[in-house]
Parts: sequence; structure tokens; C-alpha cells
Amino acid sequence: MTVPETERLQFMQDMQTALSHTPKRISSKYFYDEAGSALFDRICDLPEYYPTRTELSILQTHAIDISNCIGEHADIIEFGAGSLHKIRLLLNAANHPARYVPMDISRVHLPAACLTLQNEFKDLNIVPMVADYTSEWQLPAAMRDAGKRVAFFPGSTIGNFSPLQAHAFFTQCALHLRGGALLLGVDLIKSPDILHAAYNDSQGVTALFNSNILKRSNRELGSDFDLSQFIHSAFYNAPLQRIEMHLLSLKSQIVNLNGVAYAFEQGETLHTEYSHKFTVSGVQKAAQLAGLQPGAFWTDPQQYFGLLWLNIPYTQQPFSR
Ligand code: AVJ
Repeated sequence: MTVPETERLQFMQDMQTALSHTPKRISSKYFYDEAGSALFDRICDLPEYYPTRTELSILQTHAIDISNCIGEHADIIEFGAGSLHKIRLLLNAANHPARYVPMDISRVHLPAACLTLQNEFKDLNIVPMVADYTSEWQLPAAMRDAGKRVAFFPGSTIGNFSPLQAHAFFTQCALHLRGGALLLGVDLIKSPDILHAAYNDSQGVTALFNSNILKRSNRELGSDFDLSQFIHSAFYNAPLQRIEMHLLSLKSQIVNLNGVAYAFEQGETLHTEYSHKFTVSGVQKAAQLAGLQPGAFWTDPQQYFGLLWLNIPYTQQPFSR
């Protein structure tokens, strides 16, 4: 599949910006080309990567409770729309959902996923939207005769956002989902050993996923990153409550991109991802600051992962501390 020129140009611009700053930093959304999405699917099956299977178990265990929150004929939006497995559980829990709106930046993944779902949920109105929910987004107009608007943001993908970006995201939810709710999956703070292992798996799949961004840049942008001279570096930054992923330059070297030479010092990194970890009360407070109202909360017996129900009032309530 060829990449649309506007997307390629945006990637080019962002990579040029990344390489000309100190520290160097590129958005983790560029992980997810076809190869990267396939690698992420492999990560989800790794023994060390607990979030996916834990969130699935929470969805299964609490399906009835969740179903009661969703209500009948819901208009369901999903941000990311990666795992068919998760949305299937949610659609099954929903009582005759009226519509399903998967929003994703990848126009590669989305159509195939929609076809598969349509075959299973024959009556479901599926309206895919190719959009970037990390910046400003819109939703299709509310449906007549539909129930609640419920947005599903699973996988702790919100952890990729900086606190400021998370606030902007909650604010947009408050604006576009009035009278509805957000069902949010978050990875909870736990022992650093467990966190570390989840991002440093023994099979090296996460390392491949990380360096895929360089491979993609070489292929789509014509850069000349030497993949043997950058290594995967992922660690838990405890005070900032996040895993950070970087690509670390093993030596002092030059990378060429679009006719410009960019220098990497030995040990210098290209930062590729934040994966913030949360406390339940922390997420609830952050959501409240944008006008959302915390409701039910579900977790697994080990409290590794949390699913939060956040109500969105019709009118903006002034937040009182
Ligand atoms: C899909 C963003 C939730 O942060 O855990 C997995 C991506 N990065 N291993 C995460 C990821 C490295 C994942 N999210």
C-alpha cells in the first residue's frame, strides 16, 4: 500500500523537527505502519506484556456491570480501533448498539477490521473515521433514537500523551461527548521490575517495534539510519511515573535526511515513546479538571490495570476542589 503524500510530508516534517532539536523526539504515532502494527500485535501476546490480556480479563469479568453503564442502543466510538478482540467484547456487552465509530490514523488497518466486524454484527451501523485523535477531532452528528454516546479508549494508549496532551484530550471529550461517557483503560503503577520487563521482553519484539520507526523513515523518507548502530532503550522513570522508550546511538554518527546531515553523539537518543502509568485517583482528578465526572472503576485481582467509567455532563460544570 502506498502512503498518501500528505501523510508522508507530515512524517517528513516531524522527523526533520525531531532530528534538529536537542533532545531528539518523534511522536509514537509513527510506530504504526503495517509492519509496526503487526509487531504491536505480537507484543500483546508476549508473556511479559500483561496490559492487553489483563484489560481483556477485566472486560470479560465485569461485562454485566459495564453493560449496565452503557445502556441500550449506544452510539459507540473507539479511539485507536486496534484490537478487534476488545471491541467485540464491548459490543457484546452493549445492548443492541446503534452505531460503532472506530477512529484511527491508519487507513490500512481500518477497512479490514470493519469488514470482519460487519460480518459478525450484521445490524450494526459501522462508520469508520480516519482521523488523528492526538490532535483535534470531530465526530459524526449524533444519531436520532440512539442511546448514550460512549467512547472507548482502551489499552492505556492515553499513557502515550504528556499530561498536557491528556488534558487536551479530556477537554475534547467534554466538548464532543456531552451527555455521554468515556470508558478509559489505564495501566496502573506497580513494581518497576514488572514494568521494566514489559518493555524489555526476552524475545526482543519490543526492540524491533521501537527500531521499526527508523526502518520506516529509511523506506518512506529516504533517510539512512544505520539500524545496527541504534539500540532499544526502555526504562521506568519513577518520579515521572512513565516508561520512556528511546533509540540510543552506539557511536558518534551522521544521519542524512532530505539532503540535510544530522549529527548524533555517542549515547544520544531519539525519544520515541512515553507510556505513563497511573493511579486511579490520579486519572479521576485529571479527568475532573476537564469537567468529566468519575463513575465506576473496575480492575483485576492484582490491580495491574484499570478500566474507568467517566461521565460527561450535558453542560460544563465548574470544577470545585
Ligand atoms: C499501545 C501505547 C498502550 O504504551 O504499552 C507496547 C505501546 N510500546 N510496548 C504501551 C507499546 C511498547 C503501548 N500502547
